[in-house]
Amino acid sequence: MTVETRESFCRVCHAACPIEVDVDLDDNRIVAVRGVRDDPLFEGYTCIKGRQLADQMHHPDRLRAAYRRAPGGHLEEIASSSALDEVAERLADVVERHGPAAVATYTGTGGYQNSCALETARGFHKGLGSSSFYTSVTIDQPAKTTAPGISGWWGAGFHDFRTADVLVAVGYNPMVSSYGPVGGLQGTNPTTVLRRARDRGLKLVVIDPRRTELATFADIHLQVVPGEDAAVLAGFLRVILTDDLHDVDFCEQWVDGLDRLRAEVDPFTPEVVARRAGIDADDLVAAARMFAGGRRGTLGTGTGPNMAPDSSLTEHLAVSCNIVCGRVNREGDRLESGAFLYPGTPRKAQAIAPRDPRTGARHRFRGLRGYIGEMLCSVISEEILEPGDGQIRALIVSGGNPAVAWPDQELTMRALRDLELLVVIDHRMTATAREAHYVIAPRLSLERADVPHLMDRWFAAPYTNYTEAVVEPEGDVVNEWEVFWGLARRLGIELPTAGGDLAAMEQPSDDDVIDMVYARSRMSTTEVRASRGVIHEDKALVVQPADPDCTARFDVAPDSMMTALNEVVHQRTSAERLSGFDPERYPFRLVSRRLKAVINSLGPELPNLAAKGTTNAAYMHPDDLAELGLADGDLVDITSPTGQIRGVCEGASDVRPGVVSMAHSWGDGSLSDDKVRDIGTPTSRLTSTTAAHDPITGMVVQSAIPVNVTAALVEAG
Ligand SMILES: Nc1nc2c(c(=O)[nH]1)N[C@H]1C(S)=C(S)[C@@H](COP(=O)(O)OP(=O)(O)OC[C@H]3O[C@@H](n4cnc5c(=O)[nH]c(N)nc54)[C@H](O)[C@@H]3O)O[C@H]1N2
Ligand SMILES: Nc1nc2c(c(=O)[nH]1)N[C@H]1C(S)=C(S)[C@@H](COP(=O)(O)OP(=O)(O)OC[C@H]3O[C@@H](n4cnc5c(=O)[nH]c(N)nc54)[C@H](O)[C@@H]3O)O[C@H]1N2
Ligand code: SF4
Ligand SMILES: [Mo]
Repeated sequence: MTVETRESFCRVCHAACPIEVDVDLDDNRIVAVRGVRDDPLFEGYTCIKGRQLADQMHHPDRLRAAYRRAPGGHLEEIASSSALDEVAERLADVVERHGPAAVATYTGTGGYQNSCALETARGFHKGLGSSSFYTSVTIDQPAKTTAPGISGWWGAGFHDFRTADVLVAVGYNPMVSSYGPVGGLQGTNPTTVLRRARDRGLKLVVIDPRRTELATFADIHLQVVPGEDAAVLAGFLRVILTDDLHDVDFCEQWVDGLDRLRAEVDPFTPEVVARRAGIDADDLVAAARMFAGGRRGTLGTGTGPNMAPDSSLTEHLAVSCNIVCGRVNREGDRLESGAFLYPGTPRKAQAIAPRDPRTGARHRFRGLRGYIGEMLCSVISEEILEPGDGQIRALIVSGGNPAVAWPDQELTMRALRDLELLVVIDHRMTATAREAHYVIAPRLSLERADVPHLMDRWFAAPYTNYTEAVVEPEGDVVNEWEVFWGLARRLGIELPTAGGDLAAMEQPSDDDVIDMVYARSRMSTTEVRASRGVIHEDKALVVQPADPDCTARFDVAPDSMMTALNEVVHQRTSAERLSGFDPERYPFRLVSRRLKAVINSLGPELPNLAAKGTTNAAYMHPDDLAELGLADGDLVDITSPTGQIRGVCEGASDVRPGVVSMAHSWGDGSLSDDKVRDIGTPTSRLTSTTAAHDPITGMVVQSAIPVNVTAALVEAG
């Protein structure tokens, strides 16, 4: 065996941990994967998922060829080039009959992890003239995209984590997810980074219905009733503004709406908020004072509050906490990440005026529109099912699993089955792939070149990395860009990228495509390639002075948000709207969470990850289980106002009583949970695309879902 060690970085999740890969050159196999101990940022960190890359690449069930639905209904193997020929022909026919908008794509988490997938899908849409471009962002934290348009933004961004002396984390858990909002603890080596920050005196407030791994480090943990974040943050603002703890000079120079905001948050006294959120009023006041008392540091949200009701309002109030306390980078500050792969637009110490983010095409439902170039997954199933102008007839799924991830599973399954053409690019025969007319097998991460495009703007230092393919592809597998490039060429359309028309290139390599997609990067792609795991302190972004004639100001009290806040005042709980004003029938709140050993639907197919659990347990407080007469491992029926799933309950004293904490995107498309102990169940079946959607983002309530829990009447199977 000839083993060579090659450097790369993991792309199972966004965090891009650098890895060393031992490759057996004799039979092109990976024999070991480990962290890079001397990497200056990650210091050897990897997680259990990344360490399974060898199993993922060489898994016996991995798809290594394309498939087509045969007349008998089964999937039969076909050459990937023939699959693309046939798909192109069918797409041309759909365009001919229904127009280009009838062709949609959906880039999911698997596509997002590939540095050229999203941009080549986007270019494909531009070339085709189809607005039907969808990604998982619109069912993740869409309010993060729209909030800057609502309140205005700051040219140099909010404070970052590295220099923070206080952090308020609202519903995220980087110890498990490696995720933190900008300014929060992000990605890299989270436990070590947090310990060091605590050693230098960081104060930490965590607002989460679960005593998460992050909350165990907190000075104050507000273990809130889910879905009450808008009230909690209004309560924060009330404390800050009534005690005059805000940054008066900053607000005078840059902020409109302060008096109105002060008046609108007035009803959210500590007592009112404490009663709604089930917390101690003194703790709330102490937490707000702790935040405002810091010099640097942000309050930020994760998926929890972004999936709960009132998500745009919650995000606006979170952003407003930072704005009124002036938690923005000032002239001369050095920014944490280098953002090397994006244009080097000067970061100026000035406000950017609010601008309605909803500039995209109009949906045919609920008055919703696309924003920042994409359309909303909360509406896509209806756009597929509803006949008429604008109906989607063909869908290409790039590394996603709609059957278990999109809201309202029953509606999703009907929509997927109604399509004239469903193409899925995935290395696994997922619940979605099983519905497809064509399945195309992708090259997996270690078989392709990539740059760390997601972390590039989040790394805790001006750090960058690059990897080439470290092994030869196994089988007839293609990179995502090859699908979009191949289809564009067959259809005779352009595929515009930052560097020009990709479809005009004859046989581009991964690196050619990286050069095209990142043609406007601040650091040339040639230099990025030469910078593996390097921190470029000398190339940090430094905040520039404001334009002398800048008149832009934030608006912390826009009408839309103040109206939404006023509605919150008049509700007893956020769940009332969702449960048809009958909280007694749905006494529990089901909240979303991430699990260490999987990423969404990916993971349980690998033996070492399946060993951590083959179902997405419904974690509940032991007292709740006892009261319902349930024991660990019992089957439960979980019923929301619009759907039902069967789950396996598990006692967990870190979960607030009255809460069910459960991961999403498990199970299959069968709409039954006969195999729940072996494959789990999709919580998306409990959600509804119409019940209390967010008016701006269309976001569906995927957390803080009102549910009832009862012992399952009969053992499944
Ligand atoms: N109820 C509820 N619903 C939710 C959520 C929730 O918390 N609750 N969370 C939402 C969120 S945040 C998200 S991001 C979405 C997730 O939605 P999706 O992204 O649609 O779901 P995933 O399971 O992540 O699908 C990723 C797919 O990519 C495949 N894949 C992995 N690597 C590669 C690769 O290299 N190439 C290709 N082509 N494919 C690859 C995997 O096999 C997997 O099937 O779900 C959302 N839905
Ligand atoms: N290991 C692992 N890592 C992942 C993923 C994974 O599946 N597994 N998924 C990836 C994806 S797609 C994403 S988007 C990110 C998400 O990253 P995070 O946002 O950090 O996701 P979670 O770890 O689920 O943390 C959400 C927290 O919100 C809390 N919460 C739920 N509802 C509410 C509420 O109403 N109010 C408040 N205040 N809190 C609430 C939950 O208890 C939970 O602790 O993680 C990514 N990383
Ligand atoms: S945190 Fe993400 S990128 Fe890092 S090893 Fe784990 S899965 Fe891979
Ligand atoms: Mo996500």
